[in-house]
Order: sequence, then C-alpha cells, then structure tokens
Amino acid sequence: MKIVAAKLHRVRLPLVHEFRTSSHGKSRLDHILVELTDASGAVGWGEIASPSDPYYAPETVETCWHLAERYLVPAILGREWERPEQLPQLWSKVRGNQFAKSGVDTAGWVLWATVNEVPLAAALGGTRSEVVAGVSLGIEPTIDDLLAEVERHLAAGYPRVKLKIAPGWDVEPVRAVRSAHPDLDLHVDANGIYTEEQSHELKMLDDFGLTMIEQPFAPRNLMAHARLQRELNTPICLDESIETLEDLETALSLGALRVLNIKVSRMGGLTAARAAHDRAQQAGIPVWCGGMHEFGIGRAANVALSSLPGFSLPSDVSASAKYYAQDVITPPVVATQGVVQVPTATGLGHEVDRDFIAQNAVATVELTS
Ligand code: OSB
Ligand code: MG
Repeated sequence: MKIVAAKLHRVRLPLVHEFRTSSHGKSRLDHILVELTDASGAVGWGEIASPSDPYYAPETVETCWHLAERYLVPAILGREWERPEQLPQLWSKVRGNQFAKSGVDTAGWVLWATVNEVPLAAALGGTRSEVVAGVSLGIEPTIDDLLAEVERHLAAGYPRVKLKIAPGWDVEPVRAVRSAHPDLDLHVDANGIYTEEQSHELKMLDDFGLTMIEQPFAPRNLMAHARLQRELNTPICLDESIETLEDLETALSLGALRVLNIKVSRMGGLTAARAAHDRAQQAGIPVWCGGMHEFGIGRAANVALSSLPGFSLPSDVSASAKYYAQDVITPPVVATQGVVQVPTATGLGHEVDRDFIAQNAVATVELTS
C-alpha cells in the first residue's frame, strides 16, 4: 500500500455543554482531521484531538498541525507498507507528540481496514459487538448543577459516571452524588492537580466506594501514585502518566496503578493503544478507553478499540450528542441505555460528512508525495 496524498482539515465545533477540569475549561474545540489517500484512490480518516492549550498534555492544535504537516505525513507519503503497525516505524525518529501521531496512525488503520474490506474493530482484533459507555462530567458551578447533570445522564441510561475533582471540589460533591446514588458505578478524575501534601482529601475519598481515583498527582510523579496506592483500598487509575509502553512498564513495576485508562490520543495511536491493552491484560490490570471529546472520527476509533477483550470497564465513548449538535460522521455515535453498537460496516463504519467538514473548517492543507 502507498499513500500518495494527504489533507489536514482544522475543524471547529461548539460543545453543547461547557466542560471544566482541574486544569482548564472549554466551550468549543478545534480538532485536525487527517485524510490519507492511497494510490487506488481509497481514503482513510483520522482525528488529532488535541486541546488548544498545553494543560492536559504538552501539545496544542498548532504544534500538532506543525508536526503532522512537517514530519509525520512526509514520513509516510510515497512509502510502501503492508500493515498499519509499520507506520509508527516510519516516523520513529520523532519523539513525543502523541496526539499528532495518533491522528495519522488512526487514518492509516482506517485506510487499511477500508482497502481490506473489514470493520476497523475486526482489523484491531476486537471481539465485542457492543461496548458500554460511561460519562465524564466536568466541574460545575454548584453541587446542585452537578446533581442535575448526573441525573440527566442516568436518565439517558449511562451506567457509570466520572466526576472531575480539584482541591475545593472533591469530598463535598462526591458525598452529594454518592448520597443521591448509593449504588452508582462512580469514579473521580483529578487530572494530576493534587500534590502529595494534599493526600488527606484523597484518603477521605476512600470511604465512598469509588471504582477508581484517576490521576491524582502530576504525570511524571509515579512514585507518589505508588505510595498513595499502598494506603488506599480504592484502585488508582493512571491517565496522563502513561504515554508510552515504557511508562506502563515502569508504573506496573512500581505498583503505581490498579486500573489503566487507555487513550488513543495519549498513546500516539491505535497501534500503541492496542499494545498497551495487550500488556495490561497480561498483567491482570483492567482497562477502559478514555476520551478527549473526540468528533465522530476519533470517537469511532475509540469504539473500535473498546471492542478488544481487555476493555472490561465502561469507556468514555458516550454518544456524539452529549458533545455536539451535529457530528462529522453519519450516522453519529449513538448510545442506547449506555451501550454503543460496534459498527459492522467496513473501515471506519460511518460515512464522513465532507460538506459539514468543509463548512466548519478554519484551515486546510494538501500534501502530496
Ligand atoms: O482526563 O479524561 C480526561 C477531557 C479533556 C481532558 C482530559 C480528560 C477529558 C475527559 C473527557 O474526561 C472524556 C470524554 O471524551 O468524554
Ligand atoms: Mg483523565
């Protein structure tokens, strides 16, 4: 197979509900859609779902555009390849920049699945025909607003709720949600904002029967996570800390996690995300698929990944409608009682809406070999 042309589309969409984490808030997103075309004219789409600010990871939309245009796409244009796992090898000299790599890697997988006429999930080795979706709820202005958001998503049938926490917004909101919903599969995500000196509040959360506490400390501080895990019954889940398979290996040997959030974006693509799944499964660590408010293309890739057997916990693959009034794919991702069907159509499994992309694109570039 040979990719002969590539386009990058920077597409801007408003979020239907503003989202706030311990590090940032956002009401609209710019994601970069990657369109790869091979010599036969077949097309594969991927999505670079980087936030605009470097507060979750070091990348921004601008750095991703630069990396994709200048390094990643040029590394693969005109090169012969057989399997999508080979694409990351073609840009192996490029360090870091996982979000940028992820969009190009995913487009390669979708292209491969399209040409070989298999669904993306099957191409990855997925075994589930449906995946369970949870919702991730941001920090709300008041506890009443949060309770209303929880209520709204439980009414839609989502079986798991994750709450963003930060110092000053932790024990009280968790207590309120837990009192209202004693049996709910509930977990919290701190996005790395706590210091080890603030462990007291995290230890208080141990009494609420949470499924996990996600990323309490700074990403590189694996030692602090290992120390806290020894003092908690609640499993610690790592997100930002795990960008590579080597990170996962280190965290496993330190005992810094009992659950792993696998994000396609953060791992640098489907190739590495699947390898992380395989390694976690071997280590007996349950995994789930995290999200970055993806548009439909990245969201469909997350659904396909979540069909792998080790994804035993609900994933952040809620319906497109939780985020966007209209999506870049048709049909959009739909959840029925919190369950998303894994598409059986070949390739991405959804049509890509080129008109809608063109209407909402704020920049486009074409690259050829
Ligand atoms: O930590 O999972 C996170 C969104 C932006 C930055 C970080 C995170 C998130 C989410 C969103 O939790 C999950 C989703 O796509 O619904
Ligand atoms: Mg997280």
